[in-house]
Amino acid sequence: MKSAFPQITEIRYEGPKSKNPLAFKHYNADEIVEGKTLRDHLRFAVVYWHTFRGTGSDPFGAGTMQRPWDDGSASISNAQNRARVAFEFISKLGAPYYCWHDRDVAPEGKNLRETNKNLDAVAKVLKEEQKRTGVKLLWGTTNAFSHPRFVHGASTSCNADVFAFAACQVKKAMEVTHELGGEGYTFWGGREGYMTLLNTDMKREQEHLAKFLHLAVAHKKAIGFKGQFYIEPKPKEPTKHQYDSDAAACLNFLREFDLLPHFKLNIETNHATLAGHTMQHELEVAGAAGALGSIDANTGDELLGWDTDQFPTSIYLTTYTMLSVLKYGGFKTGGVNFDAKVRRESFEPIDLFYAHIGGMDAFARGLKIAAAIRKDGRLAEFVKNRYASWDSGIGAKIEAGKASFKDLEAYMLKKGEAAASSSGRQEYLENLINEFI
Ligand code: XUL
Ligand code: CO
Repeated sequence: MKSAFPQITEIRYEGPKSKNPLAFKHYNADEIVEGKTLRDHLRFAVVYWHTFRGTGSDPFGAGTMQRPWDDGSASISNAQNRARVAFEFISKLGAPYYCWHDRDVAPEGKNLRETNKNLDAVAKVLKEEQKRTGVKLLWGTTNAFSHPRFVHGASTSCNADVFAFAACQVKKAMEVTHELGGEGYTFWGGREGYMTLLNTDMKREQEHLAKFLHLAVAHKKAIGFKGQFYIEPKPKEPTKHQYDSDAAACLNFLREFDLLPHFKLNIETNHATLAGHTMQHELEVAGAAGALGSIDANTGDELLGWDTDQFPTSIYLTTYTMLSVLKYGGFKTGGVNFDAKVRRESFEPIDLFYAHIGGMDAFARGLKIAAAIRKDGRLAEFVKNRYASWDSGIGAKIEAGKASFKDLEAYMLKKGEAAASSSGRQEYLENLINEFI
């Protein structure tokens, strides 16, 4: 095959002093941090949908992306050729993983049978390329939101046939993920939500969603797929309200319908901010519940209120993200998946390299800074001391479940007033973080 990126060799680590825009300044894959290589900590993944299918179109204009290897057709040979290009890109970049939706990799046919056949034909090439390059599948997923049949959602559609169609799609995509040795499978509820409650039986729709996920769990068992299931929270877009609106809503839903043991969360930065939260907040909610699985790494724009899916370059963002990830024991099955797209104005193929190199370097720095903060210990020590009143005396009694309201009343009647609290020292802590940035 003719190289799609002939001017680019393997992207190498050249260190912080390098001025080479096509080299890593901070991502040294073999470097050890907290006993593990950067490669194993970060488990970077490239997404197929934005990187190889993004056209750059927006509601005001046509696509702008120059992708000379792509003939623009919906043919299988074009899809197979694109897959080979994708692997050239991912392996030159040095990312160990990738992720796809079924419909990104292979075109929809005239019926389900033909569509499944198309997916198999491209999956064959994906498998060959995975073997050739050593790049692995972090997770697969289904696009059950683009086709007009999903106008009212997939598993939450008012149309039972659409539920059935989506089930076939997930069944197939899960089987292909399994065949490709995928380490996970993600459920993002594309249009699982509503535009207006006037036409919506929300309770029934949520029950259908739960039913759908239970069927997926059963099928996973039936085919012996051992990968991790993820739910990806997002509060809106494309619908006004998505049922998986944020980490807390997802956890509540999973608990209510007895699904929690089967799922972890895939937390995406721009979805967190759309929900009115920080990424760190969402990671902490997931982590505290033992459900932090993977992340979709990107960022929004401070001044734009939608899902802009930009590449993450803020060192504060990556530092806070990695502080939470390390706190909860690091990635096991998940990784840092760049669910991000180059800007419409960044239309040359080489921009794909700049974007990913920048994101990988930003995360490598975030990881090293987070590890340095943890090694220094002052931040953790501060938080520990802040709760010292819970380590002995009345606090320890409450935590141990050995104090009733009556006991607390007796305690406080004797004492008369609560002990003085200490300062929260937010500014001091922000300055402390800046010592490391
Ligand atoms: C949509 C989004 C999806 C999921 C996978 O906002 O993030 O691409 O990551 O379906
Ligand atoms: Co995502």
